[in-house]
Amino acid sequence: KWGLRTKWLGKRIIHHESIASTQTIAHDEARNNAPGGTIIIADEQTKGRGRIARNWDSSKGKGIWLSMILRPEIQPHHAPQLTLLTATVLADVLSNYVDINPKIKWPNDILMNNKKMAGILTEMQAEQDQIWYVIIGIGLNVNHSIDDLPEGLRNIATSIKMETSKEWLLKDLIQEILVTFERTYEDYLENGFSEIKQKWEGYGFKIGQEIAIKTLKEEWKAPFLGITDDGALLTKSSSGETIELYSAEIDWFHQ
Ligand code: BT5
Repeated sequence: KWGLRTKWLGKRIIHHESIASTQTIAHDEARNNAPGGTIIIADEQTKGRGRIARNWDSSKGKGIWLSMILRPEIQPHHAPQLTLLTATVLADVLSNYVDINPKIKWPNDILMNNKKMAGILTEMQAEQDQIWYVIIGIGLNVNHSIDDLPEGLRNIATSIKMETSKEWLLKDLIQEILVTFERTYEDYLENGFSEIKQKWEGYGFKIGQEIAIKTLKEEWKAPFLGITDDGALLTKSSSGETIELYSAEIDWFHQ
């Protein structure tokens, strides 16, 4: 039905017209031993979610709402690399296939003209130094007109259609994303994170650029100094020491 050109990714696809969240189903499937490469996809999510229990708007037939089950043999502390890997995959597909120029905002946003077009949600089940499974959720806005977005998102979100003035076939985009993901992920497992990191840096902030950082405890401004080999953000604390951040909200300023 999907006619995928992948080797193993998406060989099993569980499709729902309407579901609360593909992430939840993916966790259930993974706990029931679904093989790595299994994909859960929905036309619509009624309770799509982002990080820290935030909502992800997933209106019917307008975008790609999918979760992938992976079973990588990597250290749990390397799992954030997979979020950055997925971001470069989406950015590659948007540049090479859709022909637009996206930016990646650390850790998990794909932006066009400072508006969010896609988000990534990486969740894992791990024990000490072993990963049982990783679920990567991708939400990509494709055929939304501005009116298809909830009012609260109209100033901060965008879609491929809004940027290219035409409709896109979801199936073709899914094909591109999965083929590109499979290739990039295999390369990563074999050769490590450094190529991804380089590529990410091409789509990401410029070194030295001032960013606004917000953590649970405080808000401050500091220069972006790069990402670490673990996928953490390298910057300065409010008191000026170099630090690695594993979770925070970032904003940048228009140059
Ligand atoms: C994310 O969270 O960006 C991760 C989104 C992952 C969604 C996928 S869809 C398939 C799978 N199943 C799920 O249930 N989830 C995954 P975060 O960085 O926390 O961003 C959430 C914020 O983005 C919200 O608080 C809104 O401000 C904004 N937002 C919500 N829906 C949006 C949309 N469709 N487009 C752009 N921005 C949106």
